[in-house]
Amino acid sequence: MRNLILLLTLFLEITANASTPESKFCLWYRKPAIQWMTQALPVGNGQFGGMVFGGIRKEEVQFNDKTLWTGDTSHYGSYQNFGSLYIEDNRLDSVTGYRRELNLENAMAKVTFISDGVSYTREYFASFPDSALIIHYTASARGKINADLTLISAHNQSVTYTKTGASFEGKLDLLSYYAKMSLKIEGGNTYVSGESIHIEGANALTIVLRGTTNYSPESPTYTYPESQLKPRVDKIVTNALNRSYSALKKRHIADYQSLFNRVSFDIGGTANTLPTDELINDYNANGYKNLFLEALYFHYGRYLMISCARGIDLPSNLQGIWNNVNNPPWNSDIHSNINVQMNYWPAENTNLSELHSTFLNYIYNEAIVHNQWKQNAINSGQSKGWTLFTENNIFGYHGGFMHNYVIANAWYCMHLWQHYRYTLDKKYLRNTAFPVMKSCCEFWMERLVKAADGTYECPDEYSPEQGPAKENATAHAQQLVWDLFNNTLQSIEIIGVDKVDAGFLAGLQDKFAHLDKGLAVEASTGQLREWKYSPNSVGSPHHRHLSHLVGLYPGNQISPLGDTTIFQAAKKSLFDRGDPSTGWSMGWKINLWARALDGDHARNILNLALHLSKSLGVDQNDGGIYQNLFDSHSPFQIDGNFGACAGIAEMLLQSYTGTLQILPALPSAWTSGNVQGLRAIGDFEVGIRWSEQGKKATVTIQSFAGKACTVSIKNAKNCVVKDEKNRILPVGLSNDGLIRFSTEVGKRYTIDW
Ligand code: FUC
Repeated sequence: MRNLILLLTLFLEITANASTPESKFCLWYRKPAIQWMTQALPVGNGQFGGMVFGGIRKEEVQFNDKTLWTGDTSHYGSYQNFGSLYIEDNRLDSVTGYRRELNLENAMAKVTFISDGVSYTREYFASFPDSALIIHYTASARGKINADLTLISAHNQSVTYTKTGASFEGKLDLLSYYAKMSLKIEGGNTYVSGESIHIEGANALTIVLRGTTNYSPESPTYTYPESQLKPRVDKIVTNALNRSYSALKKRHIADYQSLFNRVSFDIGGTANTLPTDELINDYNANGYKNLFLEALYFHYGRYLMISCARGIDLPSNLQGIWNNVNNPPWNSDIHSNINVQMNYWPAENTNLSELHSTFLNYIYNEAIVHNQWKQNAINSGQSKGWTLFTENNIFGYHGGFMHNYVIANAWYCMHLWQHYRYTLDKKYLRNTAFPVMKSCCEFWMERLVKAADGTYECPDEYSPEQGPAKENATAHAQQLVWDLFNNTLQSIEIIGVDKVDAGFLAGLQDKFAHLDKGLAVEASTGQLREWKYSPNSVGSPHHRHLSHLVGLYPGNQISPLGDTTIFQAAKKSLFDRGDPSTGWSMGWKINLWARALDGDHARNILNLALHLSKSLGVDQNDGGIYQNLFDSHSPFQIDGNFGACAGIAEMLLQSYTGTLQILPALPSAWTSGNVQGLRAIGDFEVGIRWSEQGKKATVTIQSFAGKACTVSIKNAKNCVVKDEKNRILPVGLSNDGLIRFSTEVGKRYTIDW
């Protein structure tokens, strides 16, 4: 009998498990989150967002706004937690069928369970069109929604409650902030007592929450009048509450999917049979077989980007927008020696080009509109241009000179140029990118020094974050200045030589012609030299930074299609740096191995990156992921999520030479798959459906600018190119293995082999 009861309990527990979610690309779990960093699920509208725990009796939604910083234009400060909303229902007893999920296909978090025969559904999303966080509680029976709502300020401000909402306000060093929550309660009884709103016996509950500050990216004071803050937030919340929940949801999904659905990617594997935490363990225990996790991780990168890089002209920070403390690691700042750049690596190739603007416009504002970055140039001994240092707050101020790192300006300019290469938007190039690039060139043209060997060198440089702190001509700095000058010269050709001051052009050409390119091979090791003069020429084997390979990726100075001696040296350096590392370092290596055309090695790194990181604190050697698929540096740092996402796209399609390389670094394990909607330089959109490890494929290329198209295919022996009407074009593989054809604006072409 006891055994029978035991069996029955077991049976009940099993049947009580939640069914799998309907959507394929979905993170899901059988338990609420306990830990913010590793388990809670992020939602965000690009600026404002939250972390959903999914607690049954006590739910917490912790929230952030990208602008909530301490500090100002002369004090560093740090990114702050905004607060939390607690929603409690102590009447709930035992629960079955619990499921917590984050659906990447519609950007909604959801919690479902059954208690006392009643099904409960809780939905959460951060709406871009309605500018707020929306939470919706329903139950399958009437009168079953009981909720005690408590709003908490992360800076201990007192909260004002009414029967229909709550708010708090405060001031940090420079910024004023304000958060407001409003409720739509269907049925039941509501009253306020103590520090909570109590709802009893309602049929449904909708919560609208928004918090922000009076930060203004373009204003000379970085603020707009404090008096406008509350009316703005109140209006947002009232407008949202005036819509029905179904309208809010519909608007959110339509908006989100207009970005997310541009790209699809599938390489098979088994979806959804396991909750995500178990999926990760199973993946690691079974030889990385279930490819579904790899595709899920790619989609998560795009999801996160849409959720933290929209709206206000401020880049996503070290944690995107998500942060639950007031003293986050590295202040959760805008870190310029790899991190903020990596946050934007998926922007162009994964078809989220307009999201790049949150970074590009920030660069423009700081370099042209505000004064601090111009002052940085002066403080660094230059009379012209602008620059920045490693650590940056949102007020243009730096966190100390940190080995100078003035070279960050050239790296930022690479982003400005890349956006042009993908979009071919000449107006943007002329008005936004070029003035910033030109000014950056002026800084470097003045700063370069002539070396004994007759080349121009960047003085007092650093190779993050190792080796001598001040040495001329590190490979890193030289490659970045090479990239800057090269791109600026190309910009001038596009804008028109007559539009540019002749003296500037002549000076730039001269400096470029005599620039040390930062590409030297160390004969004793076969590696690319990291330092030109230091006897320690090749860096520490396992160092996380790959600064001297910036020309291989994200730059395009080093390429297997170019100087192969230099490329082989770069590849040797990459190999010798080893595979496991911090999260972002592995994100970088995926891209580097993809550029080295080694898909299996790129995937090896991805395999390593997809292990559960055990460290919760700062550790330079335990990169991986957490249960919520947040990248672990450790601790959580979002750059690695974006590095891997961009890297997966780079394995499938490369176009940095101007030629579309199809499946250039396809891992052998990805035997068949389908990716649609990737973007290539020259304003092309590309889809690839392949099988037999790429021996068979159908490639679709849509031309938006009508430029001539050159395609390189690794595996094809023969191929057929067709236009939209299915007519075979008289082109095929030429002797050099390339396919060339002219295109018309908006037309679609297919290549089959
Ligand atoms: C750079 C890296 C660290 C960390 C920090 C935020 O300084 O070297 O690993 O990612 O940024």
